[in-house]
Order: sequence, then structure tokens, then C-alpha cells
Amino acid sequence: MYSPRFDKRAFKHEVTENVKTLFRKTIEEATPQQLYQAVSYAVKEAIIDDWIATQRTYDKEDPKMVYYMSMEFLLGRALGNNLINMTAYKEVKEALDELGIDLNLLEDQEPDPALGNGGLGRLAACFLDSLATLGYAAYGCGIRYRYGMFKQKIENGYQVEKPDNWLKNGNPFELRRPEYAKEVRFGGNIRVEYDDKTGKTHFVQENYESVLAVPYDYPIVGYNNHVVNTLRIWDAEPIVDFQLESFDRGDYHKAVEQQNLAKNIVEVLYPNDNHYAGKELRLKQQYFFVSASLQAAVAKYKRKHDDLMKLPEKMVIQMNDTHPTVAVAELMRILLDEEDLGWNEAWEITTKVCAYTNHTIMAEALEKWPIDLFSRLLPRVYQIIQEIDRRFLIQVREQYPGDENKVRKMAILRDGQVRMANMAIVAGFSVNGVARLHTEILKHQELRDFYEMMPQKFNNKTNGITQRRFLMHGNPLLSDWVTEKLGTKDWATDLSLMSGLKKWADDKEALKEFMDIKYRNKERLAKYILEHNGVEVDPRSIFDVQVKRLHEYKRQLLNILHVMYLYNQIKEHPEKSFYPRTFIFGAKASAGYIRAKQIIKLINSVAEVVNNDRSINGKLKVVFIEDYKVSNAEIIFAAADVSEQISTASKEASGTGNMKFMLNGAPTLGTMDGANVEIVEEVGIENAFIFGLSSDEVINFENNGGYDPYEIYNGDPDVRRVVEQLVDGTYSHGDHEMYRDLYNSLLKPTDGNRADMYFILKDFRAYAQAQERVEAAYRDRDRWAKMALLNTACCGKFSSDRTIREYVDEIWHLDHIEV
Ligand code: 26W
Repeated sequence: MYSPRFDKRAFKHEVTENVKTLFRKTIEEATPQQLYQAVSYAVKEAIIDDWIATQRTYDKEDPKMVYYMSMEFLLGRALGNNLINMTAYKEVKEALDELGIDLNLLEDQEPDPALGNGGLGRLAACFLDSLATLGYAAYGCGIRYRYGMFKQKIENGYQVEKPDNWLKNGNPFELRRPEYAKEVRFGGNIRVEYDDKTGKTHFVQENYESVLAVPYDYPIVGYNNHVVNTLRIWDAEPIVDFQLESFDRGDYHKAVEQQNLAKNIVEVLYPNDNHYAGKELRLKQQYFFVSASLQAAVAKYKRKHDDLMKLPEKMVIQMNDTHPTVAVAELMRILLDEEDLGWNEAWEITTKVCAYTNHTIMAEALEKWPIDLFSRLLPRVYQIIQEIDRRFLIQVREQYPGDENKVRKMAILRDGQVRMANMAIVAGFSVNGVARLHTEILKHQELRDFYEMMPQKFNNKTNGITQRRFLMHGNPLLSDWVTEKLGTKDWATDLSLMSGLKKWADDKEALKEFMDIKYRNKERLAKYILEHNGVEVDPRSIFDVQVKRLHEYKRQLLNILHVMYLYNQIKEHPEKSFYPRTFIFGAKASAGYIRAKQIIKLINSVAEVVNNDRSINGKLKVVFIEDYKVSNAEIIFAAADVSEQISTASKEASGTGNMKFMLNGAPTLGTMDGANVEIVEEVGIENAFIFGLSSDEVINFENNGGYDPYEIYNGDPDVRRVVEQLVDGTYSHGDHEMYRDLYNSLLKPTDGNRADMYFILKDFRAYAQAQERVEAAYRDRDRWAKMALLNTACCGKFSSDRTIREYVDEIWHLDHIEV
């Protein structure tokens, strides 16, 4: 059993000392922020020995390592989670209590590090947690953005973005490692040198600009096993001194330029989710962290080994979507230009090391860089891509003689663009989707030509989530209950044990306990909502929740149109019984995504009208939770009754929020999309509320020019009414134009898109009926309790531990280690 490094007395002493040395204060005098810092340093102290021991073990045993390369790591707060994973949460809480300090209050002092947008970034964080917990050597590689995901304020119903200066008080858990800094070069030109003696050609980059990449390491604490892995995120600093010293002596102008380059590169996370904007700075960010990480990885390998051909035995690179796929060409460059290998050798290594995960089929998310931009910024890398493409197309033409269509579709360089996904597939030894349905769509639709040519590369890895953060930390009440009912805490590392809860599914007493816990969590959320949004909600009402990034395909618009419909019903038929509902939304819209922002405004407008209408007796409430992020997500999942997963079928690659709701006992109201399909398979269709078009039906409509929304509009007066209410001033203080664009998007082709391209009106009636089934089920308390409990009991498959085991067994082949 793990015993924490700190006994209570020593820990209390350390906290007191920290407050003194850091702030020259006593505990009574210190501010909550200062106490948070003092406690965090004490916790870090306890982590550091395990961190050192883990790295020693890696040094000694030399296991194969995975480098998980990602532009995003949506970590969430560290303090509480580290304590959970050190199995020291309760002891530390007690120790702090004795000092008169409230741990929960301290946790709220920690800025929620938001170095990611949504699903892909949070998945990366869950994966790091599972890798450490399962005892695998792993590095997360990313960027230390000065500003993470913006803070969202709602002003007058509109989203306003505020900078998230998450580092302003420093960060107790990070460690700056200047000794591992690397230089990264941009631009300039390539001089070709021919060496008469060796007969070799050398490529020399000249007139470039460069920055110094300085790594910051974050401890990733495994659960109860002494393993502490590393997330390495890179900061950029100017190489001014070095430049002035060596060849640019006196070039003041250049020094200033380098200063700017360094400052800009890591300044801010791009807040786009599923939308590619083609910004030069983003490509710089990508190359910056990929190059630095690969230089460090190859250097690390070379400290122990001299045969580069065996590199694939010691490392594997997982590319998290197309964002880091420049890694393919950069690794080639390092092997060719810096290690002097020949093309075939370098290619053999690269194609054994690189693997690619696709996270979306949204066409607008595909990264395709303009060739002129790309070749100007990364001249040598571009040359290498040209050669990769040339050789690949020879293969295509060999396999499909005369079929230029194949060449057109699969080429890496085409129409003036570098297509990053194509390069990742050509060079990767593995291509995976993130839920079974998603992978099937990749194989048979989006990436069909590649699948036909290289079927062996394609595989599925259904996403998962970590139960340590999303149950143990986020829902302590349910966590303790599960442990009591199962008679073991082993579910912390083996979520399949949750199936043992099934035997309580007909036990009245157990069901009551389960629902009481839900109720208390709803009270906790109600308190949060009152404090943060000033809205009073009734924890006895159904908490119907949709929290995720705002995107048309996720169909928050369908949800709010349905709320408008319910409101009409209640007003028209006040005599009909209606079970009180609270519709809870949380979502950030990318700053430039106008229509998404209109949907946020609409939700808030509906909230304003509905929440202030006394005549409906509080039967309906609408709440938009400001600044949805990992820390409040933990509170929200715990309190949800209904999990809204209503994307247009085929569009949501997997979803991971759906799994967090399930874990916390909220049945899914959703379409057969992404991982919902597998959730239903696990829990049984009778314990979910499924509706709407299937992915095949959606794809069929799409291939045939869509459908005619006027069919619905004209045929269904309820639908017609809510659609008209978008432009009759009901929710806009009489302004008929405020929601005109949303109105048009439902009925008419706009901006070259089909009318209602996400099938909102088409699915409306089926959604409303599914909502009626929800209400009926909820009225039957026992039935509902059983459903909710069975969701928790059947969530075993959706642990990221299971996902990581599959990656390890089928893609990475890592060695298990023990510390
Ligand atoms: C280039 C702009 C951009 C930014 C982010 C394009 C694409 C993205 C991500 C791929 C978007 C994303 O987070 N995708 C989500 O990944 C999750 C983890 O696999 C899935 O569960 C979600 O379904 C998917 O939308």
C-alpha cells in the first residue's frame, strides 16, 4: 500500500514554514492564494522524490516510451487531483482542517489551466493520467501558452472573451529546465553543399530566424503507484545573446525580431475547435514544439544507444490529430541532415515511429497549409515533404495505373496546399479513429482511398475518461458510496468492477441512497449557479444538461428551440401537468464563430424570458453557466440527471462528456453518434433515450443534396411556431433582425451551405418525443433511480485506462515498469 511521503505533523509544519519563507506571514495572516501556494509547494515536495525515482527507473530499465504530441492539454486543476492520486486527499484535508484551512477553498484558488479547447485536449490529459497509473513511460509534449483558453464572461447575454493569465501568480507545480533548451529555426534558404570526399550532399539552412525552446516540466502523478511521469511544455525565448555572439554580431534589428518571434510564438492558444483558420503563427507553434520535442527525444535516445535503426524499439510518437504531424518531416530532417542517414533508412525509422489519431470528420477542421507559406517558413521540411510525396505518388501510380483520380485525392501536395492528414497517413504505421462508428466512417467514407490502399494501418481506439478526476475528485459522495457497495476501492484502477453495482439495481434502500447523493450534488450545483450566475434553481427539478463546446453540429440550437417549444406548451396548456425542469447549458464559442455566438445569445434571451415569467410557476428554468471549464465541469457532471448528446449523427467523432455523465449516473438523451452507440450497447437501449436520424441516413441525405426543411416547417405547426419566434421579437425585445441569421440557416441555403445542414428541424419532433419519454421515466422514481444507477454500473468500458491498454497492446507496445 502506498503511504504518503508526509505524515500529518511534518506536513503541517511544512505548510507553516512555506507561508513564512514565501510570504513572511503566519497562516492566520496569509491570503487564500498564498495558502494555496504554500500547500502546493508542500505537496510538490512530496511528489518530487517519486518523480526522481521514476526517472531513475526509466534510466535504469530503459523502457520503450511514448511521446504524446499534442497542441492541447486541458489539464484541469492539479492540487486536488494530485492528492487523490497520492491517496492523501483525506489526510491532507484533515491536516489543513486542524490548521483552520479549508482545502476546498484552497483548491478554488488554483487557476484552472486551460491549455486546450475541448475534447481533444481533455482526452490528452486523461491519457497522461492513465499512462502514469498503469505504469508506462510517457512524455506529454506541448506548448506552454502564456494565455490559455479565454475566460468567458456573459454580458447582456453575449459572450465576451477575457484573457486567461493563468501564470500571473507563478505555478507551484512546474519546473523550468533550461539545461534542456533547444534551438528551433524558421525561414531563410537552403544551400546545397556537395562533399567531394564523402560523396554526400548536405543541406544547410541560412539566413534563418531562430528561437530558443525552453522546457517546463509538469509532474503527472499515477494513482497509488509512485509513478510520476512528465508533461513537457515548451516556452520560447529569444536567442539574442547567442546570435549576437556568433554570426549576427551587432545586428540589432535581427535581435529585436527574434525577441518578437519568441514572444509571439507561445503567446496564446488558438481558440478554434474543429475549425482550421490557416494562420501562419499557428504553423510556427506547431513546428516550434514538435521540433524541440523531437530534438530532445532523439538526443535522449542517443545518450544510451548508437544504432538509430533501433530507435523504433525505444520510442513511439502519437500525433494528436493533424496538429503535430509536421513531426513526420521533422524527424526525417533530423535523421537525414543531422544524423547523416540515407533516405531509406530515415524513412524506415520514421514510418515505424509515427502514429496518427484522427479526431474529427468535420471538413473545415482539416489542416491544409498554403504551399507558399509553408515553404517560406520551413524550407528544408518542405523539400522533404516534396520527396515523401514524390515517392508516395510513384507507389499510387504503380498500384492504380492510369487512375489519376486516386493521385488527385491522396497526394500530399496538391492545389497549392500541404495536406497534413495525408502526410500523417502515408508516414504513420497506425491510423486510428476514436469510437467504433467514427473509425468505420473514416474507413468507408472520409479516408476510403487510403483504407483501400493500406487497410492494415487502420484501427479503432474508443475514447475513455479518467475515473480518478471525474468520480473520485469530482463526486466524493458517490465515490465513497461505490466503494462501500463494492466492498473495495479497486474500481479506482479497474473500472470494469463497477458492474458489481448491478446487484443493487432493484434494492430500494440502495436506490434511495444513490438518488440522495444525486440530490446533494444537485444542491451543490444549485449553490454554484446562484453564486456565479445569480439564478435560483430548484434541485428537485430535472437537471437536463448540455455542456460542451458550442458548435452547430452539436446542436445546442435544437435544445433551445425545444425549450421554446416547451414554454409555448406550458403557456398554452397551463392545466397539463409538467415536471419541473432546469435546462443547463455551458459552452464556449470560438471568438470568431459568429453563429455560435448568436446561439449563446439566444439561450440567454430565452433564459431571461422564461426565468422571469411568473405565470409558469418556475416549471421551466434555463441557465447558461458562464465559463465552462474542467473545474466546474466536475461539479456539473456530478449533479446531472440527463446527459444531452444530440449531435447530428456522424458528426461527433466520439464525445467524452457523454462518458463523464454516464459515470455519474446520468442517462443519455442522444443520437446514435460517436461513442453514444457504444454507451447504449453497454447500458441497454432501455436505459437511454435515443432518437433521430442515423449516421447512414444523414450521410445519404448529404450525398443527395440535403432535404427540404419547408416540408417540416409547413407540416408541423409547433415547429413552425418556434422558428417564427426567432424573428417575431419574442426573445429580442421586439427586434426582428437579431436572430434572422439563425432563422435563415434553418430554412434557406446560406453562405453556400445547405438549408438546415445539421438536420435540426428534421430531428425536432423525434427529439421532443424523446424528451417526453424522459419526463415519463423521471416521474417513476424507482424506474429512474434504477436507470441512473445502471448507467454508473455499466460505464466500465469507458475508462481511459482501458483505452490506454488498447493503445499499448495494439499500437505502442510499451514495457510496463514499476517504481
Ligand atoms: C485546426 C483547428 C482544430 C482544432 C481542434 C481542428 C480540430 C480540433 C479538434 C480535433 C477538435 C476536437 O476536440 N475533437 C474532439 O475530439 C474528442 C477526443 O477524441 C472527441 O471525443 C470529439 O468527438 C471530437 O469533436
